[in-house]
Amino acid sequence: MMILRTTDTSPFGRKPRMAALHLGLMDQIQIVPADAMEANSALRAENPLGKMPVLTLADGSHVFDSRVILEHFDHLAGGGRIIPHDWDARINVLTAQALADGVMDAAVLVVYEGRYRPAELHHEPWLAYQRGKIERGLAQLALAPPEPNLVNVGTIATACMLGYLDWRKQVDWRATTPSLINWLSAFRAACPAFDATAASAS
Ligand SMILES: N[C@@H](CCC(=O)N[C@@H](CS)C(=O)NCC(=O)O)C(=O)O
Repeated sequence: MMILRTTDTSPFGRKPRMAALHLGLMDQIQIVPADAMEANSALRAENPLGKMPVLTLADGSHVFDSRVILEHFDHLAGGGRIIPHDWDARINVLTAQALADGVMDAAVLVVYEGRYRPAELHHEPWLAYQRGKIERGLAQLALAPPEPNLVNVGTIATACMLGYLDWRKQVDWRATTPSLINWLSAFRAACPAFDATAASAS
């Protein structure tokens, strides 16, 4: 049995939850809660960075971050399932994943500014700097979206990112990049694991 440590609301934790469900691996995985702010937490013991998700393997070793966990799941599922073997396709979906993960990094920092720093220390130029990454990432995605009918690490991360922005509303992507609304609908149809892993679905 493997142990996946994450909250149900972490957008990075949703990536492996979605991938495991899609690949039929859930019977090998137990999901346990994570607390990033707890000083003596299992999370920090497993990952010195104190970031979720972390996957603990049967031999007790800890695997992070979400990208590496998805790589491991792809391997367990036979390989070439969510990370293509073909080199050009592989580099393409890994870059799509890097873009979506980078937008999520910026989106998480926007939330943390409000959550962990006192209001008098909020610094609007820094928030705008992070929002710029989100807005440019969305614009690039709208210009050249990944194929929404293919379930791979690029589309999984992109859907997690859009779902996270829907929930926390760091920007209004449905207004600024409306073509991505159809993109997400098409992906949801291709990958039922997206809806099944919504925070409200658990
Ligand atoms: N690159 C990491 C990012 C993970 C991440 O930022 N997780 C957030 C929750 S969504 C977290 O644990 N934040 C706590 C912190 O940054 O200290 C991954 O892909 O897994």
